[in-house]
Amino acid sequence: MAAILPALTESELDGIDAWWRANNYLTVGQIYLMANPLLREPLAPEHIKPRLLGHWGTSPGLAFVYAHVSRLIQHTGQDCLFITGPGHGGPALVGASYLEGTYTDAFPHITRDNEGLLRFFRQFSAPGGIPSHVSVTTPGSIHEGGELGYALIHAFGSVFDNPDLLTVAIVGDGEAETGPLEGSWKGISFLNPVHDGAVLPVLHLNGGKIAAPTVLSRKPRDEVRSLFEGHGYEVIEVEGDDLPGIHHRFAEALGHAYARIREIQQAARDGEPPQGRPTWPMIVLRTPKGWTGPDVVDGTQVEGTWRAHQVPLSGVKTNEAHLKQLEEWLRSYRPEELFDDNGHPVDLVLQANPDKPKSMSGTPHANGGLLTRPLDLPDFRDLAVPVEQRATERLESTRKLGELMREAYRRNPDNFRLFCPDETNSNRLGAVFEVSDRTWLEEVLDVDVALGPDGRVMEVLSEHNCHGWLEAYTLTGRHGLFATYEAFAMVSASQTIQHGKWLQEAANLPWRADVPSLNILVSSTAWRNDHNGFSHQGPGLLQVVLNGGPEHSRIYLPPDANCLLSVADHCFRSFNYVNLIVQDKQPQPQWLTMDEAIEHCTRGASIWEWAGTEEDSAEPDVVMACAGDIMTLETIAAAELIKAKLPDIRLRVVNVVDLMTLKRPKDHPHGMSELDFSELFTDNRDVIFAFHGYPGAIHQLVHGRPDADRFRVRGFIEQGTTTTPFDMVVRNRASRYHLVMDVLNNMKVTRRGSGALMRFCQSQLARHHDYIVEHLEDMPEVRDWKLGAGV
Ligand SMILES: Cc1ncc(C[n+]2csc(CCOP(=O)(O)OP(=O)(O)O)c2C)c(N)n1
Repeated sequence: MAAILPALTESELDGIDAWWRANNYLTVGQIYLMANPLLREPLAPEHIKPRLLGHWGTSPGLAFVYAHVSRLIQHTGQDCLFITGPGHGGPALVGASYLEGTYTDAFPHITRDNEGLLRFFRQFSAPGGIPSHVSVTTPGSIHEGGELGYALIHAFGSVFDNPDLLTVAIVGDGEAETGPLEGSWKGISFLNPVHDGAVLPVLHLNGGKIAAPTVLSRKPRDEVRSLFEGHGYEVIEVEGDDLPGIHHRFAEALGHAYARIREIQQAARDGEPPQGRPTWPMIVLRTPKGWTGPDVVDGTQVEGTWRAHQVPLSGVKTNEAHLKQLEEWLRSYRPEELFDDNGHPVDLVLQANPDKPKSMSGTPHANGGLLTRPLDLPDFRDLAVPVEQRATERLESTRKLGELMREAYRRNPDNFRLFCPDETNSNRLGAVFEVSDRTWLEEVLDVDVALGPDGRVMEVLSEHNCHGWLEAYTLTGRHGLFATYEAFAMVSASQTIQHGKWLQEAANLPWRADVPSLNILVSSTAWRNDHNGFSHQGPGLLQVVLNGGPEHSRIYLPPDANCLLSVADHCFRSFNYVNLIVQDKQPQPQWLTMDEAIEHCTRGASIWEWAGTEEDSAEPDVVMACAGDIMTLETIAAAELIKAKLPDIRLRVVNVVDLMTLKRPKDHPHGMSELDFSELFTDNRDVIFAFHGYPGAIHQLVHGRPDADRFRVRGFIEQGTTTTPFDMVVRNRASRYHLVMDVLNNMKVTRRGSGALMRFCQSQLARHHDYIVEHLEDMPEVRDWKLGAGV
């Protein structure tokens, strides 16, 4: 194998060592100093911040690897992205950007001189300043690393369809104990060396977590090696703290890993398509936690142990010995050699920086909106379901989304992917397989279908991988959708929250370019997992997204296929949002023509005149509202019943597709005006609201609207089992019969026939119970319900 990265020269070593010392100095300075940034006078208590925050332990190791990857970039011109699993090492990455000059580009007041350096130190982990992690404010970051576990997941997501990118991902040994991280080594089984980039994992075994050792650092070395060889990696080990020896050994290891990566890529790109999964390299790096920091504090060993995790000298303001030790520690980096009289980093330090656009803090791959190409989509109207007579035919609506995505795959061969935990077909999205296989670099057998190395449909049975891959795919500029069972969307719910926070913060940074939205389809919903049982029944993600910041949180509940097409088209074209689409995959009535659907979805909520008694212009006696496909069906069926049995009733039916329209405009940008709200829901009539999710959500949404107490909400109340579809709504007291009874109990006037209708509903519920136990399916009038077929 040809060496691409030559051996480290003495002058390079001097530069790298100076850069590393400067970075370590900046880390310690950020944690401790609020004055005297370059120790031009003896360190005194008043130079020390009152609150000592930040994480020292991981930082020197991060900076060490960073410096060497910068050298790789200098030699090869390789596009590199740096992902920091232990994101609490924020100061090291912020420091790297400062030394590279990109920090000043993003934040012009943080200049590379004495005044700027002081501001730089003071702002860290401080009010009005920056967070402690590798957060959105850090140039070069697409990964905060606050919630540990996603480093490798994001690394793989960043390189799919990004053939020129190498993402170096530091994995903390504590982080490596998390479930998501453990599952993410499998990324290479889905990585195609022809049209994807490469990931170089660096497992950083610094030995400690917050308060204890890590499993992998205490395992026998051969077990660690076998573990990762078993995952399909070539394991390159580097260990020590001897200087400069470890610089040479790490440079050699990195050079070897890079040469191997290029060899794999060139063989695949120049010659035959890959046969089987390549054995990609990874580095296992063993250096002490808190390397170069205080060795022993108050007689206790700190360096190389978990005690170095945060702030190793905590009493510096009051304890003279600690203050002295801190000064010695800071001076050990010889700042006078690293910064000139003006506080500017000297050339020796700067020579270790790659050119700015190639630097890892300046790469556009970390500001993916700069690279985003618009998604080429067909006119979704061409896929319309003809609705000549409402709700007479039933259709699996999500099939239409599959068709839309099939066209997206066709038109965007390197700019769109579907991510799904083994359920593409189950969720009726299988049309994508007409144009793309599932990605698969492992063995393919005759029994397999739509599986191969050139496939671009991402199916891995890990919601964490799917979610995180899509996050990084969008953060580096491409588009996609994560489709999952509704209940199991909760597996990755924390990622949904974290990504939302990222988008929310990014919106405040003018230098962060817009990125494609994170689109989530939850299908196989709570209501129609009657066959799978209680474990599969849970609309939790809806509640999670509802609680997200209004800047980025969007929730859509299309009631039929044409609405789904309209909503999906909007979501795919949008930027900077978390778009949650909730719709089941089972055959369902089709309510609206395409023109009606577009109008309805554009408004977000509207009166369905044909479902109520709107020809009568008088105020309704009661409003029935619904959001969600199954709840729409129950509401329309209930309204039919009411209209048939109470000829005098004045009934309004409202359907809500964009849930956030219910909020007040001051609470959400989609919130409808007071006027529109009153027009739909009146100011004082009771509203019987059938909702897909937990009932409390609607109360949360309409908070502050006129007389909000008049909303009576039916929804999922955690009643479930393996049963019939209709029994699900009955158990949760949200069936058409329950809705009718709610109407009877809450309308302002009592109409002729009300008592009889109440008794009818009660008897139907009793009949339902007996019927399903005897026949093992729903009553025919429910099962075969059609609009206008009589009740
Ligand atoms: C999911 C999650 N659980 C717990 C924490 C709290 N936490 C912060 S740092 C840390 C230890 C991390 O150890 P490691 O990944 O080895 O990083 P390093 O030793 O390099 O600091 C923990 C448990 C977290 N940030 N995320």
